[in-house]
Amino acid sequence: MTFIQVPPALGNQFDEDRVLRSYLARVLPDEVRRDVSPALSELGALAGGELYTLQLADRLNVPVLTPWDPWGNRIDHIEVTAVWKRAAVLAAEYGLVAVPYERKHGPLSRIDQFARVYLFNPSTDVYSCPLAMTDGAARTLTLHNHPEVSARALPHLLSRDPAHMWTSGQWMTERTGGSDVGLTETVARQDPDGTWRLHGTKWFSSATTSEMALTLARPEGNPPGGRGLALFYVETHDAAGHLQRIAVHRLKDKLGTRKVPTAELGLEGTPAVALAGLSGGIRAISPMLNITRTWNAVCAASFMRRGVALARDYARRRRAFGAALADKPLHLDTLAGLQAESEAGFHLTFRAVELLGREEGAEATEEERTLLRLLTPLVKLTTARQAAQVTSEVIECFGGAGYVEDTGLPTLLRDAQVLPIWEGTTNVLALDALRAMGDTSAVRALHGEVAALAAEVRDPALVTVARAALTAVEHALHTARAHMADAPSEAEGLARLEGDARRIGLTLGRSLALALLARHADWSLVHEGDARARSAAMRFARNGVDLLGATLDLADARRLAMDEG
Ligand code: MFK
Repeated sequence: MTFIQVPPALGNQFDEDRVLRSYLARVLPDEVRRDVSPALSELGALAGGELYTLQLADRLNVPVLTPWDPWGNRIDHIEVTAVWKRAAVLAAEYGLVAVPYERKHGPLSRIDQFARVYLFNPSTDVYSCPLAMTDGAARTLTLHNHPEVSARALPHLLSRDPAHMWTSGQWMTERTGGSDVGLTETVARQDPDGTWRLHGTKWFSSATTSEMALTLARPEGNPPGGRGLALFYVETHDAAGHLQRIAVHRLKDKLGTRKVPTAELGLEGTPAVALAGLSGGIRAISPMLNITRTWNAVCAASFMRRGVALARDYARRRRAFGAALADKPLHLDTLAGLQAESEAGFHLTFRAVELLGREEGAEATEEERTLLRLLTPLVKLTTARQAAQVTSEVIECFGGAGYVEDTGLPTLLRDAQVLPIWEGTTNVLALDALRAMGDTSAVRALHGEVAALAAEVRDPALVTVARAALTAVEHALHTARAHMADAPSEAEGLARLEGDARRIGLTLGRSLALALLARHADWSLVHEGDARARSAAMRFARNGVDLLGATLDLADARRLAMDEG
């Protein structure tokens, strides 16, 4: 007897997404929802159909760097994959960057945009990377308003014409490392005619095929550290199509995101324009970081959703021990836990998206602005860790098939694994969250948000979990305050705070996710008669939101971490 396993299949990824559809029903007025739904449905069909098929067929292709042409000219041409070429066209046509700048639906335009991205991302081999940086560049240019650069670049970045649209790079990481950007070695020198030229090496330049980049360099004579850096705008090619004194040394051989042409670049006198003065570059580029971190969260939510969709479909098809996996209590319990993580991550992410839309149109209150500053790192770090864990479990849901390359499943895990690393690691983001919490109004805003969500909930079971979320937030905030108040010195207090930063950040992120999920579940019960979001909230609470655990002991951590006697 032959035994052939049936592969998982995907339908229309919008029509089948209860969580996305229910969320849009709550937050969008009917006329807005009617207006945005056709594009979402088309993207859902593409994501589950043409793009998914193309992605599987294109699995083995990777970007190829050709350093020289046959006649000895240095060209450093990078040929991207078929999925990337198709994704570039669709991204422009569906306005994946343009939508929030067109602002057709005011602050809700960010929700429209990121719903599109959420559908598009899992079927397009991380083409979200250049798009995220393009959005970040557009936002940064908008805020700094360098008239000539904005007039030249913004129409390209925001174009819906694939032939006209540019993408942007974000070149920050150097050989000195990716987290401590203040160590940047690239130097900016000025020609007698006033042109700035950059000299240095950019060590992780994602999506090197972009037409422009925002980058950091130290104007000659500036002091060391982050403050001595300036933000520069670079166009990668001249009018004749030649790289502007940029050498592509090699493409990185990475664990995942293998379709993203990540390069080591030599800047050998590359012309550049100072965008925002000649110092304070890290501060000047931070709007870009906050946008790409939001994209990171949307992509994390979308990878979780894709993984669970595949595992759920497979559970209906795969039989073992005399029954479908969908009839096996332990498998069902596992899938339910993954769905709960995915659903909580979705609501957490889209809360940041809502606030971003309001901030950009100046609709946000001061409280909402400070809340967004704190939520951006919390949302990024929380969802990225979730995505790495959920996609790992998803692989396991397929048994050995999940470990086999030509099922396409391992790519999901490898691509998700970058999310807690790039755009700031979990620990760096936890420290960024602490920096944001230095503003006590941000702390008050977060506490107020969770308290208000808990107060909105009416269903008794949801009241219990929403209150648990509030208790966990209070525990994290109390712990942070106690580290400073109880320490014998400020330095010791800061060390204790840093030692607990990851647990504090994850507790705050997961607690807010729970409160948001509980509030949505309450709404869904009343307005849709649907109890599934309530099940997700109860399950997510059981998965755990308060990660603080035992009291911090830094000396003990050192002994254990470094294996010291
Ligand atoms: C699927 C989605 C795809 C996404 C695309 C990914 C493409 C991948 C390309 C990359 O990976 S690019 C590399 C990404 N690198 C990082 O994310 C850097 C990680 N490190 C940090 O974020 C550090 O926290 C940081 C470099 C910012 C710390 O540097 P410093 O020199 O210690 O900076 P400092 O003094 O803390 O901050 C400098 C100023 O910036 C301060 O303002 P002031 O000058 O007014 O005091 C900060 O308040 C401000 N700042 C820093 N981070 C901020 C911020 N302001 C707002 N938001 C932030 N996030």
